[in-house]
Amino acid sequence: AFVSGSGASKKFTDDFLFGVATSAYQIEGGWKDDGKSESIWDRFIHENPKRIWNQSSADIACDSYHKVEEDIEMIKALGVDYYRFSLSWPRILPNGTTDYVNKKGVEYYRKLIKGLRKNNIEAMVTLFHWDLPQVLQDQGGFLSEKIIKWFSDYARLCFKLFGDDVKTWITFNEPKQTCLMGYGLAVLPPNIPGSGIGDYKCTYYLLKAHAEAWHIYDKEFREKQKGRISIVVDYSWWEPLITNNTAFTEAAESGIQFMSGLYANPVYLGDWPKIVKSRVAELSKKEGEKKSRLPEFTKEEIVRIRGTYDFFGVNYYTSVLALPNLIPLPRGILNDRGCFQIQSPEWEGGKSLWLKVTPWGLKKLLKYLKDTYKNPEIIITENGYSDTGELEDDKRISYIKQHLNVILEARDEYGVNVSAYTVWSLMDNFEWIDGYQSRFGLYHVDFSDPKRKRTIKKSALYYRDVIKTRCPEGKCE
Ligand code: PNW
Repeated sequence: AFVSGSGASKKFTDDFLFGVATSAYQIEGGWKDDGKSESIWDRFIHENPKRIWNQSSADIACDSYHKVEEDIEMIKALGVDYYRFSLSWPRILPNGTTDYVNKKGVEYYRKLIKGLRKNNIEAMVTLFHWDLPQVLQDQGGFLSEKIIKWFSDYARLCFKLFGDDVKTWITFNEPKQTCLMGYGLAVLPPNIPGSGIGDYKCTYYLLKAHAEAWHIYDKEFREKQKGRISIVVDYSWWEPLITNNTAFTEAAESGIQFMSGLYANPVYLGDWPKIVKSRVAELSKKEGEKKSRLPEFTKEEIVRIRGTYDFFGVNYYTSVLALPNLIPLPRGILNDRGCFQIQSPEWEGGKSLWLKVTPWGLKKLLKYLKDTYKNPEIIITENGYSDTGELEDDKRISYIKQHLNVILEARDEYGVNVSAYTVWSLMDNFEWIDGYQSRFGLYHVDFSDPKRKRTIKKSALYYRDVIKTRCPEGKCE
């Protein structure tokens, strides 16, 4: 009998789950409807309209706040097992704190969650996807220790409100974007420069807030609600520009640890990565600081944060090449890490400048995560491709297909335990500072139409067939 030697005909098992993702700020609009308060993104865009491509805003976005039924129909048509979306904290808690709950905001999510349930689609809910209530930012945001209580109170309320219907929770989406981009390099809101200090402090409090939310779920809800809860860290794969060269392999190791391990290690292993601790301590000393700019975890804190996960949530889009950096840069993580990142001009690119198509990087990353973090159950919480919104989106199909194929290869060759895969995104949406120019959707959205008409793309049909057949090719031999 003919036995196919190529990996292309490998199948996903029946228990492997497929999903599709969005986030509140990127799709909802209704930025001040029904009592929602301002988030740091509302404030940032309204005060600095030129920071967004074409001066777009997310005031209306996909208008999903007014289109629950339509959104559910679109999700249903894909045949996915679950829908990953996020809750808008300022929509549920306009004061940021639990002293006042906005009924209308809760109503919106209840309708969505009940609608999904009715259609047998599981809800995977992110509590925080970057849209912090501005009133909390005004009191220090993630630079204040109070964020631990603000966030864990908010989390507890959400478990109470929605936990009977939500079995998978995510505390924070991509802490790097919040802390490094928001409180370090200051390219995203709240736009507070603090390279090498604010970003580390933010990370320290954010991880403690995550841990408290995990413990609250574990102690007060898990038994009854029987769900699970983790954090999502975004990873690029770091490949040494020159292999078989110690300086370059060290550069790659430092890169992945400073950019992702910083957020993952305290949760999955306990404490910061060694290389991060020693490099920041050494540079701080040279700068004349009395102690390291990286906050030190106490023994109790290490124990409290370690193990606060139920699966490993990872967003993966692209890879970078690492090279050692010997030139001193201004104080900050980019100097602390002691390496540069570049991308090969030969790699095919998406519309987003940073997104190069490197499925091989996902394969290496999955092996790395297995080896580094004690073979966890891995959920790929985001993966996707940006273009300019074409309906015949063959490049998106090819991107998804290649990434699905390497997941199967990593399973068979390395024994990596990936249990679920999520496409970013359900539909074209507000791509942060890129506005509406980079499109990630399986559905097209017409942002010049007041009705925000949605149209299915070729990739949606492809993904539907993958889910049905369990084969990346969309059919099996
Ligand atoms: C994610 N990188 O961020 C976010 O979770 C989404 O909200 C966003 O729409 C999506 O990616 C597409 O940009 C990332 O440079 C942005 O590798 C950049 C990177 C990774 C994740």
